[in-house]
Amino acid sequence: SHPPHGGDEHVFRSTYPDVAPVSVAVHDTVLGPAAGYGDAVALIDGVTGARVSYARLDHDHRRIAAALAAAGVRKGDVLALHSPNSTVYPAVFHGATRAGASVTTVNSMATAEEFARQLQDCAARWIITVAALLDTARRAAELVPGVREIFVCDRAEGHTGVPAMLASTAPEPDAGIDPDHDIAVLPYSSGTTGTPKGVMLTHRSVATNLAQIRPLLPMKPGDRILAVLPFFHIYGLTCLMNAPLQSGATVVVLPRFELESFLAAIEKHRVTGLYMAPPIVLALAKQPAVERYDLSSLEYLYCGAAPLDARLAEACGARLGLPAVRQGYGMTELSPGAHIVPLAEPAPPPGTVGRLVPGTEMKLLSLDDPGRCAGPGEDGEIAIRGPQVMKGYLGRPEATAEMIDAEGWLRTGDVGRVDDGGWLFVVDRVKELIKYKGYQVAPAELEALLLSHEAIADAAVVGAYDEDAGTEIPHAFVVRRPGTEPLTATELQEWVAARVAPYKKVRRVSFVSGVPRAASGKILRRELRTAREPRRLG
Ligand code: 4UU
Repeated sequence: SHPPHGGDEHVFRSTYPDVAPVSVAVHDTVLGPAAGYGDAVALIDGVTGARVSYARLDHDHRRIAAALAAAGVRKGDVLALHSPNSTVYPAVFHGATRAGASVTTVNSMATAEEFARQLQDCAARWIITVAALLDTARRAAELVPGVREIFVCDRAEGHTGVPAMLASTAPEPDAGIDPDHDIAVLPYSSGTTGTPKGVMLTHRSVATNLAQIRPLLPMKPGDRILAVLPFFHIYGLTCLMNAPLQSGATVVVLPRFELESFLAAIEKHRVTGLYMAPPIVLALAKQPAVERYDLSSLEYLYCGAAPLDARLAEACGARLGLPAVRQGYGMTELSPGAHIVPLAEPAPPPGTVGRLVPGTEMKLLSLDDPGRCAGPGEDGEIAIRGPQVMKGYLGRPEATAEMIDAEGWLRTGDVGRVDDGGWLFVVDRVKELIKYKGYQVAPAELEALLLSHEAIADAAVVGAYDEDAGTEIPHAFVVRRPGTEPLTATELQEWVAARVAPYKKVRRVSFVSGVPRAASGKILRRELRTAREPRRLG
């Protein structure tokens, strides 16, 4: 079916040379060249300085695959990887996929209950965690049936750890992976509505997205990339772990963002490329501590996962003597890359999130008339088609069909506009999702929790903007239940904080007499948003 006004005129196509789909297993596409890089440094622990060579990484992920296969891991088993960033994370991830597992990455800040919901949803059979998070992993596994064994990346009494796996003499498995259909990664995302769902990313979609990103964001041996954003999120997994390791670059790994250790790691390890989310850009632009470090090794700055103010991008670059921070735009459901500002582009327009990556098409669905597509200069909901589109949400054909139409177009829930040069600007978001420092917070999850409180009659959660923190925050509108002890905002926030991962905390509360709802019962979120907190994007 053709849109009005003739066929293709409202379909935007990538202007970069096409890349062929890569039907290769993710461990082969990422670590295939590793043995050839030999003694070159693949990973540096940004805190201790410990190094892992490419030869070591190649060896280690094969031994981990062998040990996992000997323990019973089979093709199609879901394995939950529950760890902050570390220098063993990549070997564990690729060892697990080489053994045939689908890796469901778990946020290391998840509560046991949140972790258990993910385990249950994807019927995970195996967990690999770290000693420091073992209590949470054990409690999660006790809450649901099905987990056969918990391994650790380090050492813990009573659990097989990676050091023991590396000594395994079991044969390396050939899991017989079908890259076009088998699931390599199963990250969780709430998409445009509801609670987190398992995003089925095939080996092929992940391998192809790396090939789509590579020409625009080339990396090479000698580059040193700082990995402070988490590998458990698809942005970190692709841009900070797989892209540099595929290209022979060195990844400097930090377990969490803390300003002084972040700056110290850049100085000490002569980092060349920084991939950030907006609050880190804000810190680099504003914090006095930045002056005390030698950051002269930096060659470029990148940001994604949430809206970045164009003036802030410029100010951050200027402070470091570099061009403005460049952006990429992606989404878990897109493996994740859709748009990128190429590194080689001398003067991208301020605020753009980039151009379509190779082999990718976009439509902008008119906001007033969903049957119509917007052209250049007009706003519309971004829809993407390409080999990086997910296979679907695990076990949820209806949610998948709402997201991806019969012709393969995925609706992002983001509103964009394209200029005459093909540059995309993300101007708004029409989905429920809140991005706290780049992390997903699903309003439906917080609303369900709030409604379970006896003193709350009704609740809605929307995103508000916190200027000082440089991030959206969850803002709860709460209707107190008559006849109950009146809850204070602080009590409510503490009650929520005791039940969710820290990034999901309710950071602002308004008590209201009613939540605006459509006749269908659906919360009218835009009324809450525009009434109190006009959107500030771009
Ligand atoms: C405004 O955040 C991600 C993926 C990010 C990413 C960034 C650069 C991937 C590849 C890359 O090169 O995934 P999710 O699923 O956690 O969140 C997706 C949502 C988008 O739909 C959009 O609302 O995060 C928001 N988002 C952005 N918003 C992502 N990038 C941007 C951006 N500007 N640059």
